[in-house]
Amino acid sequence: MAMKEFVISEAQVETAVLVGLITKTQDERKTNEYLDELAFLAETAGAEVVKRFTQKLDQANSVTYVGKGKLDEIKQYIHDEEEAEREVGMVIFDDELSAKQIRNIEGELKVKILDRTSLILDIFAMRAQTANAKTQVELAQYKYMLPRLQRLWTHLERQGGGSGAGGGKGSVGLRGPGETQLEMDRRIILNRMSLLKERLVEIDKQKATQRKNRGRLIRVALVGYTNVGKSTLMNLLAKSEVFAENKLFATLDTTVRKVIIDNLPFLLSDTVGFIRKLPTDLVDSFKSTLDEVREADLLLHVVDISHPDFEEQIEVVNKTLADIGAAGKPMMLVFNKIDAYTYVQKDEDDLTPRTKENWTLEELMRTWMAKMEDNCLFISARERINLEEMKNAVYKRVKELHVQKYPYNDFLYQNYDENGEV
Ligand SMILES: Nc1nc2c(ncn2[C@@H]2O[C@H](COP(=O)(O)OP(=O)(O)OP(=O)(O)O)[C@@H](O)[C@H]2O)c(=O)[nH]1
Ligand SMILES: [Mg+2]
Repeated sequence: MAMKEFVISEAQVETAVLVGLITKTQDERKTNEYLDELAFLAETAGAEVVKRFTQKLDQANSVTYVGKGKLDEIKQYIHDEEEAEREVGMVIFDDELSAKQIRNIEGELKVKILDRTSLILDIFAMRAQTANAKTQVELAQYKYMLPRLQRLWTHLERQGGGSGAGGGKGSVGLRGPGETQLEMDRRIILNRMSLLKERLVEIDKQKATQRKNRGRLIRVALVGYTNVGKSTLMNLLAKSEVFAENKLFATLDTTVRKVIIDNLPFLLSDTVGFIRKLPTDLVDSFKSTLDEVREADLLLHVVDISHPDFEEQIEVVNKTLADIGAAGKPMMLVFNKIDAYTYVQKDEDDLTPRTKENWTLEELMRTWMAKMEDNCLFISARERINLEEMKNAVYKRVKELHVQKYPYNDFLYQNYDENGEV
């Protein structure tokens, strides 16, 4: 079997069908939200979503993800579209698929099959600019591919009468001249992976040295869910020009800038956004990027308050921070996009319980301020609302941290090259 079938497909301007499950732990509303996000991811990758399928199941079917009937329904849809000369380019599943599932589904549907992970990887590959990001993405892609190759390989090995790995007689026929394409592919991938890992170790070393040379300054990192406005805020605070746009994962590489509020300089970094269902493996691949977060003295956790799921997004970010070992750091919550916040006003005689859609911005602000004390801010980076207030609050926190960490540092009397790239 040739390797190219397992290479994560680049989504070009093609049509896509989305598939998600409604399960015991994920109700219909949640599934629809997840599919909205998956659609946004697909559009970011350059695909146009033409149809969504959902199915109620206790859990994903281990052979085909959805049940047989649903798979037939999707197959019929693809067939009908083809008859009408509208080709379906790909089917994207909202959860990570196993090798077996991909193989079976592909066999039935006969179009390109992607899952949430391979789609995200595809976008990452598209976004990667620096050698560091490119190396990290390539490694993550191979990590995704390898188990999907390996299972097939074990399967072939068994066909050859093998008794497993480690020089058993079965492996013999698969080595040397009789070597299958697949094992060769696997070996090429493993070699390439160790090369990439070595490269990353080198990059890590360089980055660590760079960080050491930055001097005695407090380090602040902008963290948050993807598309919440981190880069927009970075551009405002550091007067820099970091790429910001209404797409997911606009930022992959960390940018660090020196920012001065009054006469207090500190370092501010803009980092890759987090997202739901991001495999830990993938997060691990971004170690060098995330070192900036791990080593920060203060996290500015940016939240898009206009997003209907902002509370779940906060949880996802906190969980991801814990996964990378950055939990428990001083943190300020920055609720952004207050200009775009909307709520559904309830009629006086409507006695159904109020849901979060019925909260006014003021009520939300009060609740969060009670929870976070003065560690939460409400701004609009785009409309420049409450920016002074935010700067003052950040200044106060950074100064406290600075005095704690560098008690004898006379930063107040130095001259700094404003907006200098670090
Ligand atoms: N309405 C509104 N939109 C905003 C605000 N701040 C940023 N945006 C928009 O939100 C989108 C995402 O902004 P970015 O700054 O790229 O977000 P990010 O968090 O850096 O996103 P990633 O790098 O993709 O994770 C852009 O279209 C911004 O113009 C705001 O205060 N209000
Ligand atoms: Mg960004």
